Parts: sequence; C-alpha cells; structure tokens
Amino acid sequence: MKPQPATRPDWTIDQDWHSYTATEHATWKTLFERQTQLLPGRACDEFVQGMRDLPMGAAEIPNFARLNEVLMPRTGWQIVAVPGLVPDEVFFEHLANRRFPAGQFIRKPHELDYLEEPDVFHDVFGHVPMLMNPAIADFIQAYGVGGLRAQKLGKLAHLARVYWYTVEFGLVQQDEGLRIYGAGIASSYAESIFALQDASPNRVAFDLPRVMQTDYRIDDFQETYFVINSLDDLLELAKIDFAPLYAQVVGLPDIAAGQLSAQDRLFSRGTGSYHAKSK
Ligand code: HBI
Ligand code: FE
Repeated sequence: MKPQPATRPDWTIDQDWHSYTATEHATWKTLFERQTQLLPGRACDEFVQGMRDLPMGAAEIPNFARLNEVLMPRTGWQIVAVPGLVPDEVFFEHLANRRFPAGQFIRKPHELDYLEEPDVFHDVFGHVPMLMNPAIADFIQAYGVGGLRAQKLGKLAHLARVYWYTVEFGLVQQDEGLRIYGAGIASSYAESIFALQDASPNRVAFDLPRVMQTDYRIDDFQETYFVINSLDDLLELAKIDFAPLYAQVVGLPDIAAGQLSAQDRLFSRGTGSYHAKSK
C-alpha cells in the first residue's frame, strides 16, 4: 500500500464533489448501469432495499453529504472520504465510530474490472446499501471495536478473515436461494456471476472458528464463499467476545482458501477449475 500524503491524522479528505470530471462521472455510470441490471435475483433483499432508499443513481458519482442525510438517521453511519487504503488502526477507529472510509477516487476506464484499492464504486455502491441495514451497521461497528482490540492482542489476521468472508465476500441464504451481501462481490460484475453460478468455488455454511482459520485471496475471485442463514446471524457475531476464540484457533493450522474440512456443512463442493487454471 503506497501511503498517500496524509492530510489529516485520521486520513480523511474532502470529497470535493465538484472536482469530478465528466469522464469520472461516465465511469461511474458505466459501472452503475452494468451492476444494476445484473444484481436483481443475485443481490440479497436488504441490499436492493438499501439501494432503493438512497439518493444514488447512474448519472453521477454520489455526493457523500447527500447520502449521509439519509444514512445517518437510518443507522447512525456516515461516509467519510479517504484517498484509498488507510492504516489498519485508522480504519478500525473510523468503523468503531460509525464512520465508513470511502475512496474519493474512481477507477480509470481501463480498470473497469479490477483495481487493487477500494475506489468510490466499490465502497459506495458495494458497501453503503448494506450500511442501511441495522444488523450490518452494528456488525461493522463491532468489527471496528474488535479490530482495535485484536491489534493489541496480535490477532488481527484472524479477525480480518471474518470481515473478508462476510462484509466483503459473504453470501446469505434466502428462500429463493443464495444471494450476495458482500460488497466485494456486489461491486464486481464478473464475481457477481462467479460467486453464485460458477461450479468452481466451494460454498460452505459460515462457522466462526472455521472462517477465522481460513486464508483468502486478495487478487482474484474467492476459492470458497461462506453462507449465513440471515443477516441477523451477524448481530450474534457482533456480541461474541472473540478472545476465547482466538485462544481456540491460535495453535491450529491455517486452512487454505480452497481446502474443505471434515466438519464443513456444504452448499456446494467446488471443482476448483477456475483457480487450477490460474495457478
Ligand atoms: N482502508 N480505506 C480502506 N478500506 C478498507 O477496506 C481497508 C482499509 N485499511 C485496512 C483494511 N481495509 C483491512 O486491512 C482491515 O480490514 C484489516
Ligand atoms: Fe470493501
């Protein structure tokens, strides 16, 4: 991560909405329209509802102040603009105070399908509709508080996996079938299809110690997706004291991203074909 010149100690910057160019708004429009026609039947009901209730559309990159007028009364969260990835402790401090750091920049037209730092489309299109849901709102704040503690305990890696396999790449069960709630999937055209329909990845029932031991990919589709029964399951997670869990997993070996374990409750056993090709 190339540390940007930190303007403020908390790494926030002004969104400076009027500085976006027509090209940048056009990039947002392309991404928004493509994802919006893909997500019905793939995104969970809470995502669709959250998006419907927000002043967010295709024409322009949303103005964070306008989004905050709706988001804050709903769940107490606000979006703050940052230049990109911020140091872990800065990130957790914001989350613990219901401030969601969103990339102020948008990807370049040639980066439509992949970029390594979260930009405004990943953060605002992917995460903000879920921040309108009380369970997710409480869970991400608990993650911030937990992150600050986990750092002191040297257990950050275990906790970061929980965030990764839920808030970023989580699937949830609905009557009609599996649906997306993770922002990393919801903001990605190809992964929205891969995560739900491809035969390659494993889909496994979420189990907290199992997830805490499981490695993940940061540069490609996930090899395994974890499924919760309902977003309210995350509320239970938010209440758990992770310290005894850290003790339980600390001596155990990590589980590779594509590996299954005997206790797994499987929704689907993946073929692994996608990642076998790219090895
Ligand atoms: N910074 N802006 C931003 N967004 C993130 O998602 C983010 C971050 N810094 C650290 C981080 N995520 C992860 O390393 C932590 O969840 C562990
Ligand atoms: Fe994210």
